[in-house]
Amino acid sequence: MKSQPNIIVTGTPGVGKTTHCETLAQNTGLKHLSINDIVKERGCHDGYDEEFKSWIVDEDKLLDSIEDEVKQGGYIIDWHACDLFPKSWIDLVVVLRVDSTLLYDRLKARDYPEAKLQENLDSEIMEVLLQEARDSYDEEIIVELTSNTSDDMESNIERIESWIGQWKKNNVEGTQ
Ligand code: DAT
Repeated sequence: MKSQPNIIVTGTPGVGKTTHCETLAQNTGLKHLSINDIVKERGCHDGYDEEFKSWIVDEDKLLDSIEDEVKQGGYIIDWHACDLFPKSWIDLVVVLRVDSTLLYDRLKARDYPEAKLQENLDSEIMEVLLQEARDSYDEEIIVELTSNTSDDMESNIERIESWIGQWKKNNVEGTQ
């Protein structure tokens, strides 16, 4: 029995996942699990794609590597995909969304190669991550939040924190 929920924060690169996860981890004590860092640090990849400047993730290795931790609960998973994580691990899926003009500026500031920038802009416009979440998890646990401004971020954080409080009331306090 978990005493804390597991949350996925997903969305197109540049949408604000890491910024949200870091603040949430600070405020709630849940652990920020940056899949990007894990893939690099634990070698869960089949090499580096030079054109796209990103690691080619070995999903089986990644899942094996995080399974024992995540099953204990209390993780905020930060990754631009969500369909690989087993449904039974996950209590809430947050899909962050951003206006494409803002996303363009954020990715440009990161010096993304043109092909990668364009692919990510298309992905945001076509709602790829939202659809992936809907294809992989029950509608009741998916929440779509806007991440255009710092005010948006503040209200998103408040909303997720209050959801965590409610989860604990429903799943922990009632059972003691
Ligand atoms: P991701 O982890 O999804 O790639 P990030 O957290 O690194 O995104 O954010 C990318 C950049 O955009 C970073 O400079 C912070 C900024 N940013 C993210 N969310 C924002 C928001 N809601 N308001 C203003 N700036 C934001």
